[in-house]
Amino acid sequence: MHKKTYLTRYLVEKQRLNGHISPELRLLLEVVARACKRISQAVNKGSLGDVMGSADSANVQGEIQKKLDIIANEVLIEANEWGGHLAAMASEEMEGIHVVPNRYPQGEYLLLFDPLDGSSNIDVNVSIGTIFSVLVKPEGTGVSEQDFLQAGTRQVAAGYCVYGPQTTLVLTVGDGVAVFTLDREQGSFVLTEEDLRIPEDTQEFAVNMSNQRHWAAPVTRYIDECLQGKDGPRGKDFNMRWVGSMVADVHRILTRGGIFMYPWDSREPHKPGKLRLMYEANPMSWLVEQAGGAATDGKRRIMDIQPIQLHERVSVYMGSKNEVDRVTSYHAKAPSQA
Ligand code: AHM
Ligand code: MG
Repeated sequence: MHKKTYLTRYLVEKQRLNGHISPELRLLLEVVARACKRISQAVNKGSLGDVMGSADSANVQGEIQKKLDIIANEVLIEANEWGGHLAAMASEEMEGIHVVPNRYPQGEYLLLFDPLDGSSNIDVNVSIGTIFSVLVKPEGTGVSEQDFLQAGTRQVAAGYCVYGPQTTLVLTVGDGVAVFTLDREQGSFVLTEEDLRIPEDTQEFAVNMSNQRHWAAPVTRYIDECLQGKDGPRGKDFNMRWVGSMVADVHRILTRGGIFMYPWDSREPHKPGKLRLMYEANPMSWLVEQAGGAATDGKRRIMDIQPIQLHERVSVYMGSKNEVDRVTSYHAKAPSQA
């Protein structure tokens, strides 16, 4: 009989073989996975549970929160605060950091998450997900927001869980990307793919085309050339996909290649982009890089950016390496701000 590898065993073996996963980090990842299972259950209930629709509140970005945004945030906090592995957490849904209460021991890790990415898809039964990133708290007593402001290169673990036709957990601890599928009967994540690789070339792009007229010249040039297909400079036809959940779009790209873009646009010129650096772009960038892809903001490698604020935004180009390199090179040649 084919032996299944469960998440726990996978992590225990990583701890034993590579040594770079401490027992605390292993516990942290197992707890995050357990929280994702609970979120998956809530998502599955849909209209049968009291989970659909908007809550009467807005988050720090001014976006109306969905009930599931709040539920997922609470599930992650509740699951993670008592285990002794964390010092503090930060979330898209909370303005400030959540320090582990005094009644629990404090650990050395910091956890950041977007509890439910793709919120606009909740009520229409389209894939959504949880994105997370783990950092080590810098030395010193106490913990502050400043401790979170570390470049993506400092991540020690990153991943996401996509709640779609299957519930899939995708994880990196810095030695490749592993994929686990939730076996609902057993309630366990089973390893279903290891060493995921993104093809270097692609004929598929993901971008919100309705924003086209607001883009900067390098992005317009890149997409125009894709749209010209076989008749244009690229000499091949391109296909387009846009789920509207970064988690689902990036999952497709990790699985079969493609480029995901959320560029700066002229409607809000002071904002570098829509997506958040620390709990969306950084973890996804690390996964993509670990799978052989690339991730930039048009000018720099995303993971090299030194964050200035917890909720700061960034332009995102990630996926198949040759396409990311191409759109990044168009930015390098352009004189404009974006
Ligand atoms: P969210 O974290 O509030 O759900 O917002 C982020 C989402 C991404 O998942 C997705 O790629 C993007 O916003 C979709 O934006 P748009 O509404 O422009 O399609
Ligand atoms: Mg999000």
